[in-house]
Amino acid sequence: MGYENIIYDVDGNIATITFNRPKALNALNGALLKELSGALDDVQANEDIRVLVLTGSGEKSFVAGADISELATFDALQGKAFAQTGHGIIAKLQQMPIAVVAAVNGFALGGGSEIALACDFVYASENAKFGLPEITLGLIPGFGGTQRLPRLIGANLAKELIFTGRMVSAGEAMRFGIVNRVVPADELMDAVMKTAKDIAAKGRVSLRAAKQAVNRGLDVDLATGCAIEIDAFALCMASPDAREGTSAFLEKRRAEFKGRLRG
Ligand code: CO8
Repeated sequence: MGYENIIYDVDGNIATITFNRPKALNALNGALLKELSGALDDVQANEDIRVLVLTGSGEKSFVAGADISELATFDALQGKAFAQTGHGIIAKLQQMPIAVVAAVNGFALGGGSEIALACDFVYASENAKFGLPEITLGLIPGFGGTQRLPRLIGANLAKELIFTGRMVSAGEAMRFGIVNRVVPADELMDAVMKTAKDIAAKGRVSLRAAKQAVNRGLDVDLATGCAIEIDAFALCMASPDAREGTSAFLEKRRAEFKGRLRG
């Protein structure tokens, strides 16, 4: 599949998708969403990829939200179809069996913030700005923001941000727990890639199991979550990666994970 609205790059175990409509601050239109969906399918099908990084083209924006010139033309049914498409893609992103990291290099507004919220964690540049400004357009967040933001930062803070539509700085977003780390803009990709390489060197089986245990556990009570962890732990124990990881420790050498369930 050829891409015009994103740049899709795979380097070893790390894939990078760059939102690439810099003239519109990388706003999400239908064509971009279709390409993003295709690239995510490709990432999922590639067993070598262990980390997916998402970022934006240019120095100003990660994603400035849904493309308002497209939104302005929608009736209710088209709006519903667009929101459903967005939800489908964001669910795909959240369920990726690998680590997904957002490198937020500027505005992450509306759908842009909602994409970042669906990633496993976020690193941001000092100039990054987060917000759900849909209310200023007479809308509400439509790609999961009313659901994921309160789960992450609590209902009261989330309601304040959603009701006012105000933007928050990278530093404030870090205090709220939306962002893990804030770095100068010219150091963002190096910082993200350093962490991505660290994760990519780990076993694929245990990475997948850890992600599923955390994500599935968040939707259930503690006892059910712990039962999910026990099963995931047992699955890891059965994998060659666990043999390799424990043997490497005992033999005082670096583990070489194969990332397969069977030997
Ligand atoms: N859609 C389309 N074009 C955009 C968008 C956008 N979201 N954001 C910026 N642009 C365009 C501008 O129109 C401008 O184009 P041009 O040069 O042709 O005039 C160009 O990008 C540069 O933007 P600005 O000149 O405005 O740059 P500033 O630095 O002055 O301002 C801002 C930057 C603050 C980011 C400003 O552009 C802005 O407020 N953008 C809109 C942000 C926004 O409201 N986003 C939320 C959109 S709604 C949404 O995301 C809902 C998601 C769920 C949808 C569910 C479906 C129903």
